[in-house]
Amino acid sequence: MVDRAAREGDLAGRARAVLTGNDAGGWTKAAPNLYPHQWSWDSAFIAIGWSHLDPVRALREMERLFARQWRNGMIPHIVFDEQTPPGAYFPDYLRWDAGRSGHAPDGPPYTSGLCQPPVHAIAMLRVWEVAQDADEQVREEVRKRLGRLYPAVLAWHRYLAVARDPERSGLVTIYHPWEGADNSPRWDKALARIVPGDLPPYQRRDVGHVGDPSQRPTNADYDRYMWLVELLKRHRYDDHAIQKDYPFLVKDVFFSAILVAANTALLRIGEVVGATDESRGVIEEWIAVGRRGLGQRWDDRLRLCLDYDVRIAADIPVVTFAGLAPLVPGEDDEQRRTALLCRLDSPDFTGHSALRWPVVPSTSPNDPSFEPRNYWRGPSWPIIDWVIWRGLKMQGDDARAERLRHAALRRTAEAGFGEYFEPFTGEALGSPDQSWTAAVVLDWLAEDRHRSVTASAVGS
Ligand code: 2M8
Repeated sequence: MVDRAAREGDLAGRARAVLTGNDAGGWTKAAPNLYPHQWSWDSAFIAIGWSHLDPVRALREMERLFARQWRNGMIPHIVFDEQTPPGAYFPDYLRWDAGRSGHAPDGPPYTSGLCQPPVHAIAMLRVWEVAQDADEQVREEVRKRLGRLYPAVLAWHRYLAVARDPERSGLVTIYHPWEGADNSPRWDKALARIVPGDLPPYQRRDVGHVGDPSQRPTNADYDRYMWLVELLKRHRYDDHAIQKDYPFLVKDVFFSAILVAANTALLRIGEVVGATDESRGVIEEWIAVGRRGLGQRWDDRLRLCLDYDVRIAADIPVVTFAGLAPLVPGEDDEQRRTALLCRLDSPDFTGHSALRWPVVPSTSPNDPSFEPRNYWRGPSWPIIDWVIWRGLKMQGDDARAERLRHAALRRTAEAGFGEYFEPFTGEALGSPDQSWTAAVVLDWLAEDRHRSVTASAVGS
């Protein structure tokens, strides 16, 4: 359904129409055709978008996702829609066979067996902030629902802090490119070592939806992705077993930085819902360990934070958005913060002279692995800009945050609600009507309202 505002071409109306168009009743498809299920970090951003339409609906998005939480605390990266035929997306829930894990929910679990960056607490805090403008009844309903979600989010963060970081390094170990930024060149070397064994036959669905296959991973990489899934299944998705002899283990700095920011948000939610001092102490400890871990991944030569390949004990020196990870929770060390901001503004990122808009390319145009049309290998992604924008704002860097927000809004106003964008021409690529793109646009637009209210309050 296209509402009146959408017909008039107003950006907020168009964003609302994308979100409501993908609404499947209490949860939202990540994209209408390419991604017809609920994705974990997509749904967190989507909740942020919904908060501007209906804060309670926003939390229902989270509740539906958390209803499929694994018993070990993991939030699966996909919750499959039981009504959608398995063939609509590959790999479907049958292929994941998550029931092999003793931790998966009962019945056919209808989930994948991986996870994604924990944006959820950040989203829940945002819903609470937005709900402050709603009436008392809505605020209380939001508080009540946050109180119910709190222990589940704590268990999720505990899973990441313990099962995914047995070394207590403060850095989360990922098991698959799908846990981070899919076919980012960050994973190239680790992936190149994977030699697929006897793989059950499969048919890709993604390339059928995205007309141009060069925007998506290659078939050789897909074979490796699918082989890793087979290995995870053989390990019954057991973290101890996986960490012993599974071939793809990477300390992901961006994932880890989001966890630090999410723990900071969870502390605040804890205050809202009256959580115990005990849980607060645990979260504070996770934040300290996480900050330390990020600090140890700092590379003085590239002046970026680097992922770490656990299997071969080596840094991953690729220049991508992930190198800016400490900006997400905010960098305390002043020298490093200055270095990171210089990097952000430099020709490696937003300062590249040929960019259509000064937003963050997923891979630096100056890195040899850069490909402007290929998925996470160069295009800009609105959610990445949003996460960095939020970090800048929280550090009080209003001018930089505003420049990024305005550029990002111009991108969507001119190019639409694509999944990702060619950084030089601005062309929208991947799926049209991507939910999380619409969601962050709604949040950015709300900032205008907030600013004008603050300005008039100050002026009066
Ligand atoms: C992309 O990942 C899925 C697999 O999970 C795919 O390529 O089929 C990634 O961009 C991922 O980060 C995102 O959550 C998902 C849905 O938007 O699509």
